[in-house]
Amino acid sequence: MYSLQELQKIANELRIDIIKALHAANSGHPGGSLSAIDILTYLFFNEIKRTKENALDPNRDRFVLSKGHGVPALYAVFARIGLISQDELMNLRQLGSRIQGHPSFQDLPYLEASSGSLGQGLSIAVGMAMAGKLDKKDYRVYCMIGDGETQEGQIWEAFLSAPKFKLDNLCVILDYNKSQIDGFIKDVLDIEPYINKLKAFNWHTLEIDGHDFEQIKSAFDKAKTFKEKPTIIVAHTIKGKSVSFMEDKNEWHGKAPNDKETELAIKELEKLIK
Ligand SMILES: Cc1ncc(C[n+]2csc(CCOP(=O)(O)OP(=O)(O)O)c2C)c(N)n1
Repeated sequence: MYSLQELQKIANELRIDIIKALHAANSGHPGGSLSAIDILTYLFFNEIKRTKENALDPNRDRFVLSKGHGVPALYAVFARIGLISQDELMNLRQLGSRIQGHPSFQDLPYLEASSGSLGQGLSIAVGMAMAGKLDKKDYRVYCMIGDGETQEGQIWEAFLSAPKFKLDNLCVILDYNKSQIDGFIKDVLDIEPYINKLKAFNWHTLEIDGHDFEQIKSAFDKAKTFKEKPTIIVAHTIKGKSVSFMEDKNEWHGKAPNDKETELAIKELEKLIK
């Protein structure tokens, strides 16, 4: 187990790796990767405790990144754990690379599922959780969705079905950074009142600051012990978190930083690590 201070440091180091990988690829999605990285760091290091040794164990906890375009954050975690090398991380989005711009399970089985066509990953996670129940396995299934992704109808079908099957082995995390590709969620298609909707769909709901490791820990602890209903952690986050010129700026949804921007971003992040 890592201390919350250690995790915070690792997450900021991973932010640098994300920026470097996107810069090398000259394309990709920084905003939604930086908003998600604190939660992914906690999840992979302290919750499901993924290592190279347990990565393909049939009884492992599963994680599905339904908002697949945020995958640079997941690759950065994988590189840190040793599932891929740091060199491979710099092959992001290259032709023939295992680490494609959206998760390709066929190329890299550690991903658990291919995703990126928004709305589908949560249904896959529901299926995995049902399989876990039917097979009487103890593994848990975690799934991260985006707020823009919540505008997809298939998400609501999955929201309907998981409580019906009492999938208390399923924990969904909403990376609620308030924006999607076309602008702010409230302007594109508002999803509020989100918690009320989920409660009405019979979910166990938790609401946290998705950059506060104390709150992240407490939410995952609560989710693990809650019985009879699936849990959703509504995590309030900031798109582009910790790179000042990217924070809350929609232009950084899906473009890579140039040389100068990369240098600036790394300088800012290094200050947070010292
Ligand atoms: C079915 C589908 N429609 C449209 C897209 C294009 N698209 C890519 S990212 C995105 C916005 C996603 O927003 P959100 O889920 O909030 O992600 P985040 O802000 O965390 O990056 C859209 C519409 C897609 N990938 N899949």
